[in-house]
Amino acid sequence: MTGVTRLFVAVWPPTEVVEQLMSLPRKDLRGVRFVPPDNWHLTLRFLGEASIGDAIAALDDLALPEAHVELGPAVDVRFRRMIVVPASGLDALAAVVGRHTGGIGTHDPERFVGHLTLARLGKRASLPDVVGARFDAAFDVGEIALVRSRLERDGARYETIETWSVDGPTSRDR
Ligand code: 3AM
Repeated sequence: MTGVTRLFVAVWPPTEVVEQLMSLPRKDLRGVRFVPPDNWHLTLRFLGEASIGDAIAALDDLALPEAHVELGPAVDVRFRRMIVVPASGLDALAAVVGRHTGGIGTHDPERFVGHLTLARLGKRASLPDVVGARFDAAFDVGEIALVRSRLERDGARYETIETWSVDGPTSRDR
């Protein structure tokens, strides 16, 4: 596959964590666009427009460090326009992915800040109730995913193209 498309590398949270996140309030409010649960992810690296073949080649055969993610302690606001759950534990994994995909795509690697986006705010949106809600969940990362993003009128559609398991220092022996 060599097609150029909008790509990012992410971790999909496990079902139990998605279910826990679903217990957070998601009241409809003007200007607040909640991300549908199927789209919840933790971005490791946004590539922008990139060749699928190049991205796969860059991510193949890497020793991906194990990662234990802790989500919380509370729902927060980022850049005044994103409602997020902070995530720790992904820095080493994001650094490896960033280093090996550095020259790929239209978007250069940024300083990594672990988060899961719950909602995006329009210009005049008021802050939803969920901001400040306590949240506490943790999981071990099983794999990373190369994800295609299609921007459609009613929101983004994400499709996993390829995954690589995270199994610590033995991953090269697969
Ligand atoms: O929901 P998060 O933030 O984890 O923010 C976008 C989303 O991640 C990020 O890539 C993920 C899939 O769209 N993203 C999109 N456009 C971006 C851009 N121009 C971007 N990150 C940085 N710069």
